[in-house]
Amino acid sequence: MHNDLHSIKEAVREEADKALSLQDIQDLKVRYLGKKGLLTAKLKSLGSIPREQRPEYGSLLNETKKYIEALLDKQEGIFKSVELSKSLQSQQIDVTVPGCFTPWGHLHPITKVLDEIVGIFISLGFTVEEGPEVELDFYNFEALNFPKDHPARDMQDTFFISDDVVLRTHTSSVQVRTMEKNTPPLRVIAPGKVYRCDADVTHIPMFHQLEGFMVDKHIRMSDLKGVLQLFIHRVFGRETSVRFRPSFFPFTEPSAEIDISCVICKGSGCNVCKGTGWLEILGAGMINPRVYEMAGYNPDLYTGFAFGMGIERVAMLKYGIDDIRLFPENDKRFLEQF
Ligand code: 2U9
Repeated sequence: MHNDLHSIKEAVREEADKALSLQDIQDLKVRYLGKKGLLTAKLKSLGSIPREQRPEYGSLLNETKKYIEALLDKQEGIFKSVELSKSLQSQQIDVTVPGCFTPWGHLHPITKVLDEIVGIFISLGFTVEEGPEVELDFYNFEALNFPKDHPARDMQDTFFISDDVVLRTHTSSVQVRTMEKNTPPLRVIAPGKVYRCDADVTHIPMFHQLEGFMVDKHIRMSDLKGVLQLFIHRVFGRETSVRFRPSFFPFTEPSAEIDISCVICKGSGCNVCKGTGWLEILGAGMINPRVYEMAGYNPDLYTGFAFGMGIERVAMLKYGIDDIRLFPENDKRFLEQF
């Protein structure tokens, strides 16, 4: 029996010496030490050996097992390190090979302009509010003093979801909701998407607006002029002239449209400004007392101004773009220029 174990040792040693690969060693491990391996079978048959011979044979068997394990582990280690150095040699990195160029994306020009404008108003102490794009007629029209027969309420101008639900046509609805939940003093801007049935070189059915308002005791038209002039100078430069023209909106009284000196000809007249030297940029006014009544504010106590602008229009003037449809088209050749 002892000879038997001795010859197993010898056989393993010979076979390990002849092994040519890691796989050969691993096969030997299975053949001798695996579940159905030769040595494992011997360990299992220990019970069939006469009782008095068992201790000596058992310890010899264990010693043989340890010897074979150590021998095969050592050989396995040698083959592994050879394979590792081979693979390291074949995978050498050439640090002089130029890297792959990954083009960087950037924000959409509308997002850039919107972020810039929001930043200016935040620096003036305004807070940002958002609201639903699918809006009740009440918040979009009724509370803003739009008469029942106002043209904006026409099917041709507004997307109706049902009789009293619309796609908001301006973000003023957000400000009505803000008034409903808060009391003055308020300094709020409402940026977001708005929807109108309109499509040509200067109109698209979905565009971005930023409207804002300031409500408190003693707010005057001069506050409106100061805030908007500062805003225009920050976006278009301090050399830009600003002009207020009388206008009409149901939600402001008095109302004004605000022009800037033409960004192309600086006011001397060109085809962009149609020879006038001026470009319209904003609408604004003092909030109509009827809007305060709708919101439950005392119109004798509070006054305020409001303004609104189309972000696409500001971006077109800032970057000299002549077709608004380029913004939603997302042609990379257009977008890459910003
Ligand atoms: C409340 C009361 C009044 C917001 C205002 C304008 C004037 C305006 C247009 C400019 C170009 C929208 O994108 S555009 O078509 N906006 O002219 N918006 S005053 O007035 C408000 C807002 C909220 C409660």
